[in-house]
Amino acid sequence: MLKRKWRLLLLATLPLVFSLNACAGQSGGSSGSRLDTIKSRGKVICGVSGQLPGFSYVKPNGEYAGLDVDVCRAIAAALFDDPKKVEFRNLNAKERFTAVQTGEVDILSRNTTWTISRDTSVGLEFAPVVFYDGQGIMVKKSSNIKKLEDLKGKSICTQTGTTNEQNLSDQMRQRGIEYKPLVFEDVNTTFTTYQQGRCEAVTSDRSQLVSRRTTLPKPDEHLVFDVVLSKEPLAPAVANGDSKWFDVVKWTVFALINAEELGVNSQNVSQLASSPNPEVKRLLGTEGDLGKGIGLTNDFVSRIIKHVGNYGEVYERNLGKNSELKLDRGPNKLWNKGGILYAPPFR
Ligand SMILES: N[C@@H](CCC(=O)N[C@@H](CS)C(=O)NCC(=O)O)C(=O)O
Repeated sequence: MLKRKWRLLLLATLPLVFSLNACAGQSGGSSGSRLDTIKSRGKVICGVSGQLPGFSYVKPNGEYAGLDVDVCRAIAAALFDDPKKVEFRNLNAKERFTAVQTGEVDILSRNTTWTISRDTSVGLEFAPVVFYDGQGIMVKKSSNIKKLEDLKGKSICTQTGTTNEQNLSDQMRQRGIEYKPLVFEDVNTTFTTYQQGRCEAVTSDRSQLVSRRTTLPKPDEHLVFDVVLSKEPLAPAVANGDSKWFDVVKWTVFALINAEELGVNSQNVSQLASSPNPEVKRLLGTEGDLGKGIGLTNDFVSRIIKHVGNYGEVYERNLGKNSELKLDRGPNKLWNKGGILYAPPFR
């Protein structure tokens, strides 16, 4: 039994222990959230790849563009009514998680697959999936390689610190196919090595293969053959333990999806502010206090849609029919249009 004196001392120090923990982990209680830091800094620091057309890359005019870029622009629109209030930092696959853990970036929006270890031991918190992908393999058409078995004894290029490296090894071991992995840290080296024929195949998320194919000298000479090695749900992520900031990221993504479902887009958003539909009113903040509830303005969704568009617009502009990649929406269609995109209600 503890003596009364010690029990009292223990009780007195408990709040101190908890408040210290809260600071270390940016608990996101009433104070100490990264959201407040971002608001006073006046911009969002967003970790991206910067090397991947359609997701995040730098256009010839020096501007960043892509789906992952637009997620950060949507957050900046929600916070500052200005999608340009973002500083982008390029991160390779290996350094991306440290950048979130150390707080160098506020958010990682970089074709990153949501997995249990990243969500737990790596210390990330994943926002909703923005692109459902799967791993594929690209080869030269002239190689006549059309299935995994054809890769027996061949060398395959891949990237350090990715799910792709591990999935390839699992799948080949399961099928008893021997191959030579060539693993690189820099994505440009991976694809140059492949292009120079020093590996017969390159593996990555299928969307990335299609994206990087556009950067090869003769894209038509390459084929992403018909195999899907894994599930690669790509989602933005923030550091664990700050629910206030996490909520803003999470509901920004849900806002993009719900706006598409309700037919709210960049062209009609100002008109729809006077819509009689109660769901649209709540979404756009002309009724209720949903924005204030997460530390934003009530019209935060109007701001997002006005500047960035809804999910469908973002998709078509960067990856779909209005882009160079022309990726079919596939599973990235809304749940009521044959896909699996589903956002909880604004209520
Ligand atoms: N989604 C996978 C792969 C992501 C990834 O980073 N892939 C490599 C291999 S191509 C890469 O560097 N991609 C280009 C880039 O993002 O710069 C993951 O989260 O591990």
